[in-house]
Amino acid sequence: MRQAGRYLPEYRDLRQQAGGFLDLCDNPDFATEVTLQPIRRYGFDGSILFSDILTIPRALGQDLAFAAGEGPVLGALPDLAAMTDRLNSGEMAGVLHPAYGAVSQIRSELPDATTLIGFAGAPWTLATYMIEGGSSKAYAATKAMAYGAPERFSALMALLVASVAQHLVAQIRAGADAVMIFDSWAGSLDRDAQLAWSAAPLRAIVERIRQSEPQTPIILFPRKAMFAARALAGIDPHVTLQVDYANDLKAAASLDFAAVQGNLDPGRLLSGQAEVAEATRSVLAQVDRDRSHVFNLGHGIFKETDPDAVHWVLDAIRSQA
Ligand code: 1CP
Repeated sequence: MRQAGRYLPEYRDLRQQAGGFLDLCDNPDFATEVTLQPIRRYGFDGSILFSDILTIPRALGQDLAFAAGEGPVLGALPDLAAMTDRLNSGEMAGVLHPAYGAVSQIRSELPDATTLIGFAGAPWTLATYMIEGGSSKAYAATKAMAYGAPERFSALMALLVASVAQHLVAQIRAGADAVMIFDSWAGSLDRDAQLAWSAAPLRAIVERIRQSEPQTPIILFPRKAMFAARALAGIDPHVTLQVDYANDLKAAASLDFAAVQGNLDPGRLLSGQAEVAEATRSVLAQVDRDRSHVFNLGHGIFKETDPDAVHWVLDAIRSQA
């Protein structure tokens, strides 16, 4: 989760050289280099493509900028018909093409045993950025549309289901070994809305991917949204559940998923070696040895993290293996 990024000095150097964050994403050589940086440094078992979830709204025609040191800023929401046309005409895939080039290049440069994970944002999470115009705390405009103009909102969500599925299938064809779908803001929803706007679109995306990719592992991350997680249990034999750090990894491990993934609080990495090792062991102890568990953070790493703290996590895991 945010393997690359601002906690690494080699990332900060390259970002400055590239000009900005989106310039890194749009150039397969840069995106490949940033993806490989943490793999060289740490030798993780898995690698995640360097890109961003907001490349889909941009490819659908919505303006996107990342101001230095700030969050994303999106332009006005384009007309649904215009976005649908961009999806169906192949224009969206054309804008996203650098990501597919990066996937192929990364796959050819990664060690064979290292898994390459492609990804996309989930429809609900993408809709919050597209409707609010950026990051948000309360999602008022998004909820106003979801609950007050459900037909309009459903049409936007259907477009996003199709867009996300197309983007993930393209990454798989380019060489991604697995794909992850981030529903980072699913926890803002009540029970019924988690089922309607997190679980249902995630299930629809899995079904679409399965039409052409029957076995590719898919990792779902309905963050802070256990109603959605429970509703997704058992939908497919190759779906894994990523668990956030505020949730119960042990309980999640009893659900019908291929594996559970998670869930160390990235804030734990801001302490000393003994504390980091202890927190890591505490996560490992939540899951029985015979249950498939992919160790991961429970959300994105802080930019203030000492790069050595990641070594302390890995040492604690590897000394138990
Ligand atoms: O190694 C990696 O970093 C993996 C690539 C990656 C991924 C999987 C990035 C690069 N972003 C993401 C996913 C992502 N992007 C999510 C889902 C995961 C999560 O919840 O963290 C979200 C919500 C975003 C949106 C986003 N991208 C924001 C806004 C966050 C918010 O609180 O609203 C921001 C600031 C970004 C920029 C971004 N994307 C990635 C990085 C490394 C950065 C920071 C860029 C920089 O400043 O240099």
